[in-house]
Amino acid sequence: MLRVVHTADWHLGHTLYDYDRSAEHQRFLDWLVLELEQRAVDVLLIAGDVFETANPPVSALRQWYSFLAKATERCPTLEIVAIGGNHDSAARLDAPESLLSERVHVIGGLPRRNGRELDMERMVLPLHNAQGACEAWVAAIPYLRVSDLPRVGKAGEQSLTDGVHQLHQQVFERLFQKAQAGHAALAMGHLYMQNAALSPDSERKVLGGNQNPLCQELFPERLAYVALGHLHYAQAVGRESIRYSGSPIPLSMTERGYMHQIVVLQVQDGALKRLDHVPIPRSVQMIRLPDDGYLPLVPLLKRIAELPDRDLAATDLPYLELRVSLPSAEPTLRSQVEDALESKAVRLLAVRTEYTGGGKALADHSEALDLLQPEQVFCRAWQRAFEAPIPEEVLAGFHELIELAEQDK
Ligand SMILES: [Mn+2]
Repeated sequence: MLRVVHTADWHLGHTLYDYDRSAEHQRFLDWLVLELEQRAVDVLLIAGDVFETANPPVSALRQWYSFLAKATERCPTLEIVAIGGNHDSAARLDAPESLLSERVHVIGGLPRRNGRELDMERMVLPLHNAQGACEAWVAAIPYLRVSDLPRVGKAGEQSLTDGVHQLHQQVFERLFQKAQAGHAALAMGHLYMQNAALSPDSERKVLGGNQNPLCQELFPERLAYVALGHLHYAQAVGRESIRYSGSPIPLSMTERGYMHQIVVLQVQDGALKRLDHVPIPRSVQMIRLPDDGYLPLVPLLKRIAELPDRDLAATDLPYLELRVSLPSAEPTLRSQVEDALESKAVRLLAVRTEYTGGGKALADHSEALDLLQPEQVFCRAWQRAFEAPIPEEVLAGFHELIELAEQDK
């Protein structure tokens, strides 16, 4: 029997507005090591987006390597397989390969031999139980960039998804050769699947801007389990055995209601025997006032007054987002809000305003441009200049540019 834990989308180095999340991440990592130890887990699968950015801060790198060292030390037979996601720099994740323990496999980018044929040995890996016997094989396919894909048919969107299918088929062919009777065949991927629930505030668009979702036919029935990353909401797609584990901490206000979890699997005799969701303790709360919609300033200030007062020794105060509706620009909004919050046990993230009139600017005094997603700014600029909505291919091109820019950071 093989015990497997599936997690993804850690986004180490994440900041929420200007608040550093490293303490929340560290609590998750400490909790995870304990879970791995107490549950006698054999294999940990991390399905991409280890880091928030291609060039993460030193503190995030330290968290990653400390975790790998601590987990392999505390769990002397644990095997770890991690793939790169669209936020990660493939090269940065791959760089320390020769220094890592033999029980840690990191596949940052699509591995090729001499820059040519796929390096199947790096992507199709045996998984062992505590006695050292092979019980499963995993096809660990990192996030695929457009340049990774074989050219299929004519240029355009169809050829992108065809390229993804062709590449997966190739890898699965090798996987099924390796996985003999009694071995379970598992897969990992970092991609966007059809009919899945999105978290648009923190997931960056992939493969030409999410216009190319992949269907569950990508994953043959013979796969006992598919561990996916990219979407931050934990969910099954198509079959119960094709899952996103979701992120371990909320990466935006939109994710405040998610049940963050790890997926714990038991694999036996080549098949998935059991699947459990283990909730991850939330170390910092997130509050949006009002929870739904917007409130005029006076009733909103009244709601703020009802918040608990701060205990001076308190750390990890909840994050707060305020949503106020205003009939016109209110220059004293910020100071009124700050006065109301002075003794309150919260950390203010943002004040979102909705004007009951028309004539919005790209950003106003309470909503700095750098707090908006690049796509929001682009959409607003487009709408200000043109009457027609943005054509899909323009938006897809924009997302490709964003991806390129992020990789070069
Ligand atoms: Mn992600």
